[in-house]
Amino acid sequence: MDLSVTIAGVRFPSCFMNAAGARCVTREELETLGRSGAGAIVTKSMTLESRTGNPEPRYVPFPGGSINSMGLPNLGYRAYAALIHELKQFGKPVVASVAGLQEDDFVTIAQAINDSRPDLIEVNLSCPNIPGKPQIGYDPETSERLLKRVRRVVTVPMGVKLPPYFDPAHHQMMAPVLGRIGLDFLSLINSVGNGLVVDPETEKAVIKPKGGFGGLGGTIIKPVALANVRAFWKLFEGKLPIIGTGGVVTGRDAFEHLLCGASAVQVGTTLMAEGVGCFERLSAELGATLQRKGYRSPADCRGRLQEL
Ligand code: RRO
Repeated sequence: MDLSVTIAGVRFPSCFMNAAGARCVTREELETLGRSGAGAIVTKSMTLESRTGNPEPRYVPFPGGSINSMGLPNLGYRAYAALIHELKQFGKPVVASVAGLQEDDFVTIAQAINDSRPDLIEVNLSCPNIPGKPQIGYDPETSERLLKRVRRVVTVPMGVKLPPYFDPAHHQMMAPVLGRIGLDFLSLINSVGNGLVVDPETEKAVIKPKGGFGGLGGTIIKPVALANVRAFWKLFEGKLPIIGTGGVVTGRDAFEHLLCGASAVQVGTTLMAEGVGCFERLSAELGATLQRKGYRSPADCRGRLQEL
């Protein structure tokens, strides 16, 4: 089955891509994504200067999910800017994930990376792992001010990667903020921030940074991800494309994201565990599910969740 999708006028040869952060820091990792069955190459969130990130252990899978506190290890935006042209030769969209340690950084990086013409820019307002820095997406005023500044310097399609919200009041508060920016897509959700995974044998937290607190991913966050996809799909009446992220382990999980309103899905914890081979497996599984249910494409079932 043809699993290609179009988001903000950009064609993705498959609706599956890596989640920012998963196997996408180095040139080698990005090229491996280019040669894989992934429908796009999403970069690690980039900062002004290169960073080694937080002390290890900082990524640990556990039954049902993963916890990470990577701390934005990345090559710095100049390195990614220099790579984009080459990565585009793989014939799939290149998505530049932009972060920053302060508001001005986002604007500087977005302007510079925009000049390298990635196919899309995903602005990350939701890193949970920088000690002392709250997730920007939980502050609507800062989010709006920052996104308006970034929007002014970005000419390629621009979206925002949001943290999970846990109350309809928060979705309702954020939707008008996002609506005023002129966004081309939403990426939902980043990891569920500041979880704590404990090993009772050693009586220790499983990761080192921030006293063991880190972002949760994988199967355990799928219902939270689906709820966020669905909530924003409804608030924007299906008119703002959504890339769903969270708990995509099988083609069936991806199908659930599509039903809730996602146009495409990103894969984090599963890609970390399985490597880029997961994209062929997920594509085969989703293709079989769509076919069995009589859908002709990912777009065909988008948003069609029925309420009881
Ligand atoms: O690098 C990280 O620690 C990290 C980032 Br920037 C993010 O957006 N989400 C996440 O789970 N980890």
